[in-house]
Amino acid sequence: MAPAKRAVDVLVRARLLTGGAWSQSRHYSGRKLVSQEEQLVSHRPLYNDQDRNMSSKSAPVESGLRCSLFESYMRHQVRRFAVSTKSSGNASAVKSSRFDKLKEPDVKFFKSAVGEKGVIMDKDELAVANIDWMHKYQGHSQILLRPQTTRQVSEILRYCNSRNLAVVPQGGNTGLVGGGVPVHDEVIMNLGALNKIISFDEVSGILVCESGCILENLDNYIGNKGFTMPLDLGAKGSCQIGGNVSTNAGGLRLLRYGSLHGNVLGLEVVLADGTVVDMLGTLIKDNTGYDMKQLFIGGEGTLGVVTKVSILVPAKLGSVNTAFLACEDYESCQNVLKEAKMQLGEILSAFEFIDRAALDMALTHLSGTRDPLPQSWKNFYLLIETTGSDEAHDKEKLHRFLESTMEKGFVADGVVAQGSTQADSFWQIREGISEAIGKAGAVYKYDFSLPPKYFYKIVEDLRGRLGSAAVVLGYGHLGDGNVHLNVSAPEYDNELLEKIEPYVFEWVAKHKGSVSAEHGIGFMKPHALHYSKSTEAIMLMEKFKSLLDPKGILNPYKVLPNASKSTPNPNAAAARTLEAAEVF
Ligand code: FAD
Ligand code: 2HG
Ligand code: ZN
Repeated sequence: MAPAKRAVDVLVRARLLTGGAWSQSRHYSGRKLVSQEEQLVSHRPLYNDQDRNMSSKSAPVESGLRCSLFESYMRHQVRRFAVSTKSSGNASAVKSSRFDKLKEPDVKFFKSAVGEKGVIMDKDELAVANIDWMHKYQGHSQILLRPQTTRQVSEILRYCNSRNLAVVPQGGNTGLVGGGVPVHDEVIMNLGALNKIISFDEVSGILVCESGCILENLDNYIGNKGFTMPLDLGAKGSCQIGGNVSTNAGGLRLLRYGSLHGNVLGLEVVLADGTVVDMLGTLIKDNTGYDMKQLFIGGEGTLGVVTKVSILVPAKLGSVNTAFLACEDYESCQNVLKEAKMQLGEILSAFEFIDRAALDMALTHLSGTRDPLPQSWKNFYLLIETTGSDEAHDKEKLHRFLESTMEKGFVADGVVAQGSTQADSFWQIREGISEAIGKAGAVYKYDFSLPPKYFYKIVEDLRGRLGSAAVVLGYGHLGDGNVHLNVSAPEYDNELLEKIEPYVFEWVAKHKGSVSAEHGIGFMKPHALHYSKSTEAIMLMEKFKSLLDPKGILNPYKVLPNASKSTPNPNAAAARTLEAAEVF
């Protein structure tokens, strides 16, 4: 690349949207007006198309079994239901003989504990709860429980523990690693009815709520008071804060607000034997011994059920600017990130990466989307957001940043959103990529942390390896070094899977990355845990597990491999199964 040559004459078109139509565009440096363009239509992904109304006093009763997920399920069911578990990359664990089967007296007990309404045995509702968002992992539980209080959660767990009934905690069922659905016939415990906001302190910014509150509802609630949730993700309309905590979800603004390990101040958790552990602190600083709640943040429902959450939320600042930029090559994207950190500093709130294949996928499968930079066909795109409190200052900073990155030749073209409608249309593309890929057919999803210089190399290497057998896409949270490597194919195919795994895990281990940046391990990756964790660390994890859940009833077959076998073959589904089943 020759930055100096392209420098000053490269255009960034800042398009001004007025009265619902593109009215003018200007050369970013202010020298040139360009022609009209048609309006961008706003559209939100399916899982967000739901009733977002919320009383400012209390959160509405919302369920993890949300209507849109159900509709989505029904729509995809015929096409994808009969996917072979092996070829979909779905480990098939043998059911452990330690667990008992559900019997009539159990149902009676559950009805006495949570009432008739809290016990769901309806086939259609069970079908939705038994299958994950991608329709890739499917169990066959006979029963779904919807406790409404911590006490009910405790009673259910105490009973299940005594009866050796396995339980899978479930939030909004938007997880991407098969962690929130049963593997066999585990009792599903959905937390959606624990949906009350307990308190919000407008001075400290500390929100305390029940774990079944939907993330977007919480954001709306505190948004009315001038605050925002410290995490944001495409599934916000369905995922629950308890699910977010249990997966240690990252999302689109982790770069700015940090991880839930820092923002969550306290938790109430129910252990497998029904013990309620109150760790619901509301203090920013508290060094009284071990910080036990950290074990449950990212515990993926294997150590306890989260029933209440105390979380520190930042102020919602009024000046938000969003830019969609095109780069010639990946090296330029890295340079833009470096410059963004230096020049935008404290106002940088998101730095997202989309490659051409991912952009095309969104444009093809999401209705209402259009290319924000139709004149500039490039292989690499960045979505950058700034959030601050001084509009003039922020705009000026962004303007200077864009001019300098263009002059240096790092940015080839770009557009700055003029208003929230246009900004939403950029975010619609980024947030909708997962949904778009799901519509294209079968998908193998990977979620890696890698040093910035290797972030895209894995995409290129896998693309080279697979050739025309599949479409390999790379997108994700470049600001956090978190790449979402997705492989899209017409259908699930074991031969293809064997070309992908263990290759990608070995690649990540070799480059000192992590096999899960934010989605977790779930049912998809216990066999790959050792690529990122030492044998000793895995053994320590198993000790915590047996301490907190000696009978192993909580979310069995998930997260933990058998640490004593340090060289599992990721594709040997049967062998893996036996290991997983005998963990405890
Ligand atoms: P579920 O899927 O129901 O469960 C996830 C795990 O948590 C399971 O292991 C389950 O057993 C456990 N669990 C749930 N609730 C509890 C509880 N109360 N107590 C104990 N265990 C519990 N993830 C990211 O990190 N960043 C993203 O940007 C992101 N974007 C996404 C975009 C889309 C379109 C989709 C579909 C998913 C995305 N995800 C993302 C993944 C997913 O949304 C998150 O993992 C989310 O935190 C899961 O929340 P949930 O309520 O749906 O949990
Ligand atoms: C995102 O960042 C999510 O969009 C989903 O984490 C990523 O589907 C994926 O691979
Ligand atoms: Zn992500």
